Amino acid sequence: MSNKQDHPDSNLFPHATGLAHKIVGEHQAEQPLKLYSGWFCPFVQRAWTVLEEKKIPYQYIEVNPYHKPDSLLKLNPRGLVPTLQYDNKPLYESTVICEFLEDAYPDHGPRLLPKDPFDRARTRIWTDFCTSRIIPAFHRFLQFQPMDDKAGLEEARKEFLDKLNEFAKEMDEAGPFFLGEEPSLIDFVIAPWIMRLWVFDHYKGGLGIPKDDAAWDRFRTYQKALEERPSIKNTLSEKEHYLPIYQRYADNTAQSELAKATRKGRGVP
Ligand SMILES: N[C@@H](CCC(=O)N[C@@H](CS)C(=O)NCC(=O)O)C(=O)O
Repeated sequence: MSNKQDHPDSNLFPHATGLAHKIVGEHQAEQPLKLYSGWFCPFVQRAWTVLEEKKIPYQYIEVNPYHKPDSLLKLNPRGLVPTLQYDNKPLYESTVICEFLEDAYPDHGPRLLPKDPFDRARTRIWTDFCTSRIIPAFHRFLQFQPMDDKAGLEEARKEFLDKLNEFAKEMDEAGPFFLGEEPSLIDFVIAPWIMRLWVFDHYKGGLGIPKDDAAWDRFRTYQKALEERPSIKNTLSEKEHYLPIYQRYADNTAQSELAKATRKGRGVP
């Protein structure tokens, strides 16, 4: 199914729009470093924001991972984006790509992984928490059906909020970023999902983040800092073009690897 032209999720708007469209336009020239990307993809946004933060020269190549063109499959047999081509060698997995960019381009832009070994290790703990706990809970809530099962919906909502709250409690008190005044890798690892929290207002009757609670107040400060970060806002497209994609998740009809894994109770593919 996933290699076929008629994959049910393949009917995507074909390119980035809004602020992201401008950045894509600036990164069309041939470069040894190529980002095979889907404009809508939160995993791509992780790698994309790191490239932008560090001002690494790269070529942006839009592919539809539900059509899986040969150019993508040759580099990444799983046919997922982001996929990176570095001097003709392929790399994939968004968190691996992020760390690779940090290691391979030490003279570009700010260091995003902390120098201190303990803080580096904490970054990896919370990166893992994001991928193995927050994202699956995000999808269990988003894909939850049937919508008239109020108790089930509430349970899925609470599970997701509890995970976000656990993450918020680990943040540096003053912030605004996770480790303090300056952003670091963990912020770019989680930002794409925080930037997409509006989907719950749109499809699931709201997220219901409590007011008058210290951890949630801290979370709101964090969310604002991420929203205002140029690398993050400039890699987002217009909301209207995300809607048909998220509608399929909210109806639990999406056939992406992630949607299928969520239905089977598995983690991120
Ligand atoms: N573990 C991968 C997940 C990447 C991923 O699932 N990307 C989606 C787009 S957002 C994709 O390529 N889906 C194609 C498919 O489901 O067949 C990563 O972190 O890079």
